This record gives sequence, C-alpha cells and structure tokens, in this order.
Amino acid sequence: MRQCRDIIDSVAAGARLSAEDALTLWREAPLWQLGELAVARKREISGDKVFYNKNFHLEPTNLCVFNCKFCSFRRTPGSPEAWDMSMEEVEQMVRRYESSGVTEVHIVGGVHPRHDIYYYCDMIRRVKAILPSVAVKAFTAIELSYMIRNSGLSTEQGLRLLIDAGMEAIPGGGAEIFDETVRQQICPDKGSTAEWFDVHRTAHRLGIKSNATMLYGHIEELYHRVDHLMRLRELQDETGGINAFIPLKYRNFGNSMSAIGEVSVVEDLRTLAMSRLILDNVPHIKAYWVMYGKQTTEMALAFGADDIDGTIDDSTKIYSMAGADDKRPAMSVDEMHAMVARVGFRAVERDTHYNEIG
Ligand code: V47
Repeated sequence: MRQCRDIIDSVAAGARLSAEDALTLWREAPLWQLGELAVARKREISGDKVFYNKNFHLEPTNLCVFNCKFCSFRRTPGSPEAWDMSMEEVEQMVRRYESSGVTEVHIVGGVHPRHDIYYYCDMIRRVKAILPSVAVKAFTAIELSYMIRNSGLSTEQGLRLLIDAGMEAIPGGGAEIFDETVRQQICPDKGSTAEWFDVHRTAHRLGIKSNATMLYGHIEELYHRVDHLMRLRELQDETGGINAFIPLKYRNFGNSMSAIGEVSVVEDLRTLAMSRLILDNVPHIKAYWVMYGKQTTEMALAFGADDIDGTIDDSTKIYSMAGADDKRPAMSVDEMHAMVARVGFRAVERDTHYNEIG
C-alpha cells in the first residue's frame, strides 16, 4: 500500500487515482491538503469561475411507488400532506416564470403509480409552450425507467419520445449508492443501479447530457463511496456525457433512517474534494446549496466545487422536508455573486449546457 505522502505528490503531478490510493487519501490526508489539491484541479478546469443558473424546480407529486428509507418527501395517497398536481396546476406554476429570466426548469418528483410516458411528454410540451426558451432538465433515471417500462417501451424508444417533447438534459438523482448490498438496505424496492446506468448510458448515446449524484453519510463505508465514484468515472470514460457530479449529504429529518444522524461539515468537504480528485474526467462538481445550506456551500468552494446550482425561488421541498436550514430556499443573483466573491472566485451565469450567459 502506498504512503499518503506519495499519493499526494502523484495527484499533484496530475496522475489518476486508483481505488486503493483514493481510499488512503480520503482516510489520511489533512483536510487543508485535500482542499489545496482539489482547488488546483478545479482551477485547471474552470479557472476562477464558479457557475450558477437562474432556475426553478417543478415537483408535480410526492406520491411514489417506491419507499426509500432515507426519503422525507414521499406521502401515501389520502395523506393531508400528499400532493398530485393537475396539468392546469403545473401550467399555473410555470406561468409565474414568464419574463423572469429563468433558463432552466428541473422537474423531479415521486414515481407516480399511474402516469405513463405520454403524460410526461404532454407535461414537457405544456411547459415549453409557456416558456419556449427554457431548458427542461427532467426526471431522475429511476422515474424515467419506471415510466418507460410502464409504457411497454425500450429505454431508447422512451427517451426519444421525451427528447421529441423537449427534454434537454437529465438530472443526477436516483443514484443513491451504487453498491447493491447497501442499496438493498436503504432503498430495497427502488429501481436498480443497472437501471440508473442504462438510462444515463442510453441518453448519452442519444446526445443528451446528464448529471450524477451520490447519497452519502448514512450506512455506507468510505470504500462504497470510492466504488460509486469509480463506476461514474468509467461511464464518463466511455460516453463523456456527464456534465456535473453532485454529492448529496444524507439529511436525517423526518424519515425512517433518522436515528443515524448526519455527518460533519468536515466530512462534507472531504467528500467534495475527493469527488473532484477521483472524477478527473467530469467537468463540474456542484455544491447544491439547498442541501448543504448557504454557509457550507460557501466553504465548499475552497474544496473543489465550481457550481452552486441556481436561484431556486422557493420551488423545491425535497430538502426542506428532510431538515435543511432554509425552509423556503431562494438565492438572488446578487447574493450568489457576493458569496462566490467572498471565497476569491468569480460567479458566472450559465445555461443548462454550461454555456456562459452575459
Ligand atoms: O435521488 C432524497 C436525494 C435526490 C434525501 O442534477 C436526499 O442538478 C439527502 O438528485 N437527504 C434528488 N438527500 C435530488 C437530486 C438533485 C438535486 C439538485 C440538483 C440535481 C441536478 C439533482 O435527493 C434523490 C436522493 O438521492 N434525497 N432524500 C435526504 N433525506
């Protein structure tokens, strides 16, 4: 086994990490040194820029056929806290963003038992009819896999229908932890790791870029995180279709794994830095401010993140229901510029495809 010192030297010289070396580095390197290495790597890719966009989320329902143990969002039919928007309600919500300058809508929700792919194509078309220039980044791989199979189609046929309707990118959710034994414990009935990869690989082949996530800080061990990142690095070597990686910290309020607690901020920063270093072929590492809270996000910028997501405008409930600080998450453009400047970087507005705006 190589010494941590030697691994640090080879990473600084630009070498690719093996799984074994990554684990040693993750366990043993001082936090400040991980930050230094990760920021050096970030600077090679995005210089002094930190990206954000003007976006909102659309969460059409919190009914879900799956019952993931970490989820605080799902409700069962008949619950006073359940919602299931009609198409008219979806349109009403989207109309609020006419002339707002938003460039992206992120659509994600529960996996609805009855809606098929034609329903979701109709939803995308209605969104685009109201906001024609806004990019639709829609549905986790698990939602996609379910709606496509539910309609008797192959992954490719299903994705082609959604792309024709106006879907431009796929968000990173549903990845959780790829290791099948851990996945079996935290979300036993959810779509599998193989399904997640099938959807993303097929989308990349069809020219659609996607994000990838990892839910960490619950029952998994460090080697499961390394394995997760290695599987993503392999996919990226094969397709080049991943735009951004987003580590998602397990938040423990209001779900059946609450007793586990939450990992420390230092653990968050180590995870961000190690993600930047292992995923040497993924252009962007996103510190999702809604999940970390604004203060940790600010620190994340000194640990290799080059994206903070967007303005959000109080349109998502997934994290406020799981215990995030901001119960009505929103961040103005001025606030984002000030946050990024405090860390010594430059905030740059981007679109969904990372083209710079303005
Ligand atoms: O897959 C659910 C996670 C994800 C909890 O692609 C939880 O730009 C922590 O993927 N604690 C959905 N995490 C959200 C997501 C996402 C978010 C922002 C940007 C992008 C992007 C993607 O939320 C789920 C799951 O991993 N999640 N419950 C929880 N209690």
